[in-house]
Amino acid sequence: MKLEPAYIADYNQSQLEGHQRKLSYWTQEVATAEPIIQKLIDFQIAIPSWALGTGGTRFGRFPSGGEPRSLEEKIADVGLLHALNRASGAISLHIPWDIPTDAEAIKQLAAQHGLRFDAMNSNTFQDQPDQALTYKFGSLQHTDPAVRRQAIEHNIEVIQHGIALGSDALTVWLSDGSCFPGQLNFRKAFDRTLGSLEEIYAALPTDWKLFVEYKAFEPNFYSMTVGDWGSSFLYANKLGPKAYTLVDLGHHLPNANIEQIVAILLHEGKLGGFHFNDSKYGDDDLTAGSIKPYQLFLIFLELVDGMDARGMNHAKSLGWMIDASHNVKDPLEDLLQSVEAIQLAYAQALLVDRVALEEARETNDPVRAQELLQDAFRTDVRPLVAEAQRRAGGALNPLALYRQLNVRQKLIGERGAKTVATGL
Ligand code: AOS
Ligand code: ZN
Ligand code: ZN
Repeated sequence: MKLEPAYIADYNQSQLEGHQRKLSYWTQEVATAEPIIQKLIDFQIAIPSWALGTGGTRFGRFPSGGEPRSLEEKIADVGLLHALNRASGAISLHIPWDIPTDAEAIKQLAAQHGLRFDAMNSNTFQDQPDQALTYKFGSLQHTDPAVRRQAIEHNIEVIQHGIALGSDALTVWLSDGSCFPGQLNFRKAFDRTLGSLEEIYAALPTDWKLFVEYKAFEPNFYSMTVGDWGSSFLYANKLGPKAYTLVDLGHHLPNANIEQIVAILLHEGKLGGFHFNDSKYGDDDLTAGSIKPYQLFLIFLELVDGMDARGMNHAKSLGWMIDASHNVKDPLEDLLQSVEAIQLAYAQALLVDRVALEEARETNDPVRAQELLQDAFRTDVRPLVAEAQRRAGGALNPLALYRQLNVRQKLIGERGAKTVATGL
């Protein structure tokens, strides 16, 4: 399905009067409105290829139909999202689910949609049909050097695919760990994982980054070998300047202070990328901002403050990615909601009077500090986000237009009602 620019233009025209009324407050009263809109236009969030189809749990899966059946169709879906919001100009691929048969053609297709390739993702958490050795007891940590070798080679192959597509980062997420006390020698697992990562690191092109993603539990429920930001940070430090920690918001134990983790990693120059999502209990895949929007705002405040302190470009210095899975929603609708939630949190963080905040901190005035934060959080910044999307060529309300155009029904018409996206 092709989204004609005229659809967006007509839709925006129909909404323009109401939008301008809400925006006029901002343009007339708020001096920082213009720079915030500009920053929002520049800020792009990568869509993971595996979030375009319905996920599921171990109990079942309820596909919504019209899901992408190939890498080409995944790119088309992200292209559609990007055409609607002009804020999802990148796709994050997964190998082997997205092996490109013709990298040049895939690159061209992505360029036609205005997309670039964000971090590549390797997979040593599943056994593939043609695979010689099993990852049942881990991959980069495995006791058998031959299994480690196989996992290292796979990661190097993922880097090669990424080079062909113009990506510049590899995300390594490991399910390695143990399910029962006593099963694993933690120190040996750490050293073996480090040794394997060193070989992968050595295969990175000079301008590439390696993101070490951590996760507190699942699928291993007793220990995870890269289980928290401390171990990820250790690996990244030992590996060298091209290695960074990747923070997936859903990968912490309940109530962890993620904003503080982010602040320290950024301060140390070791924060590399993000997987945005939300969680209520121990899940890691809900819509960003759907459960704890205040936490998302506090995280963005640390990001903005920390990046500014280091003179970093907000849009370009870190890998901004969504990592989600959808059980009951149309995946594309959910991704539009996630991107918007991220933009809102970013805009609210940009709104905070940070000079006054620093003053409140230095004079030990927690009441004033809280007022400054909540003042920004309670401000409706939706007109700013809508204006940024409109100026960039997108729709004033991407989700409303998506529904108005019956996109899902059209995709079902093109691809069928019983589609299974490649991947999870
Ligand atoms: C798994 O829980 C991690 O979040 C991974 O980042 C990701 O979901 C996986 O690599 C998908 O391929
Ligand atoms: Zn993740
Ligand atoms: Zn996850």
